[in-house]
Amino acid sequence: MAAQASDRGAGTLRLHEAHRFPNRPVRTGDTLHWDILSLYGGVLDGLRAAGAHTSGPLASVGIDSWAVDYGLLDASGALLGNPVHYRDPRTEGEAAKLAAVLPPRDLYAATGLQHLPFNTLYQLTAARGSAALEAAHRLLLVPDLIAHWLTGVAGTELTNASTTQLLDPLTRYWSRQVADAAGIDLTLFAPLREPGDPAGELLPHVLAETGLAGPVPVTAVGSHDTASAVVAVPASGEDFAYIATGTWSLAGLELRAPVLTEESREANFTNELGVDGTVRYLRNIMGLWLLQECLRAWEAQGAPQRLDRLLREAADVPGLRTLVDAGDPAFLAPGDMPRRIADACRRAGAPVPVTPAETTRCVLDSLAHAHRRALDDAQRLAGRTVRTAHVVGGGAHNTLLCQLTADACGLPVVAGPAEAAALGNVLVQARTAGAVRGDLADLRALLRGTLELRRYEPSGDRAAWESAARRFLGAERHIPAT
Ligand code: LRH
Repeated sequence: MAAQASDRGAGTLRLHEAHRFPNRPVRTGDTLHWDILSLYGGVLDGLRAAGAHTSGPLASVGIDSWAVDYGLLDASGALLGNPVHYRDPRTEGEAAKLAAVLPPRDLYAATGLQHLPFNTLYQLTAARGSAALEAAHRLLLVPDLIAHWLTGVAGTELTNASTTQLLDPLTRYWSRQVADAAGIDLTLFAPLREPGDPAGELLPHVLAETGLAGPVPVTAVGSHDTASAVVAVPASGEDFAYIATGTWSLAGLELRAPVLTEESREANFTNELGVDGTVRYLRNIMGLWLLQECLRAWEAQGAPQRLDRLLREAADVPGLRTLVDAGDPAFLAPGDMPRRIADACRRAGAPVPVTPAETTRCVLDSLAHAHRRALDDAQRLAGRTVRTAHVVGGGAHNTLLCQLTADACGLPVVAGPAEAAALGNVLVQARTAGAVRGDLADLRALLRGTLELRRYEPSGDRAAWESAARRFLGAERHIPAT
């Protein structure tokens, strides 16, 4: 997405969506890839559209994307193959192999990262010996790769670097211990840069191709989309939690220091680095991917569903009839999601949803329950008390999900902004450009003064959620046995 922010003296911010482009992963052979050149083409189109929308020169450009994935460049700067999608199964078994040389508790103490089978660390151990990795001189995470093509400058932005599972959250620098144990050459990474750092200028051929007048500075932002989304959580004070909803739900707290205890590892909480020295203490939950994949499956089966109607019908289905574990890795890969959900219910001895509305209700109840578990665990593990849960990202539009989340958590939910990642990205750029001033609290106050937010009060019987979870989920495991 390309966006434009303007600070109009009185401290307001206007976000204009200049362009939006699809992101379609492509499978060749048995590998699932990102179509990175098509994404880069979309970025160029976005810059052209942003330029057409603005009277003067663009003040800044900032790039964020999903985490963990990377492209490899050879000595001449050529891309060595299309980046592999984190949902590709190539990392299966890698965690167990690494655990034999670096026990999981030592890995967690060194990096504070939750176990996700697709962390960059495991992608790199899986790729060991491959022609591409052998020939590689540089590894650039996806937003850094796009920024490199725009500017010619190579850097590794810190918030996204922290999702590699190769970074120490205490020193905010690479962990040699982990890299050595995994046989990873840290010189592949370009120098670290902080959100807000200058990251070069658009190259002359990029200006020519997009019709922009130079110079146009590029600014490092929280290049991990979740880091940018958390910047744009319109909270005041410190007693808030956030749930960044989209393909994933990222539910947790903003902290000043990581929590590296064994209990935290067992609960599979992550300490990703945030903007302005913060830590994003959160758990990954499968998110609206569950529903997106159901919609794709129903369409492929010749029974396409309209989302707005489906959500209305799901609201009329009695709640808590059945729950699935929204952290179950069985849901990670693309494929027939309604069948996998039905299988999970069968395995748990729970009633199997039959209609699309019943399946949708099962997904949303399950997500709301997983949100509640994550926020309960986060508060216990970090010794914090939450009074408001902020839902940002695409799920902020989903009124049923927001209400169910308020009910399950027993907390008021403030929903919005849906475009949190874009807003957080723009705010960090705007601060570097001198258009806005202050710390995260100031940026959030600016948002609160600008956005229309919707509040959901908790209703219903909170204990019913706990008893449904006991019936259908038993003891949820947060880390697979390695
Ligand atoms: C969300 C996200 C999430 C990561 C996943 C790979 O887009 O960046 O924070 O865990 O993608």
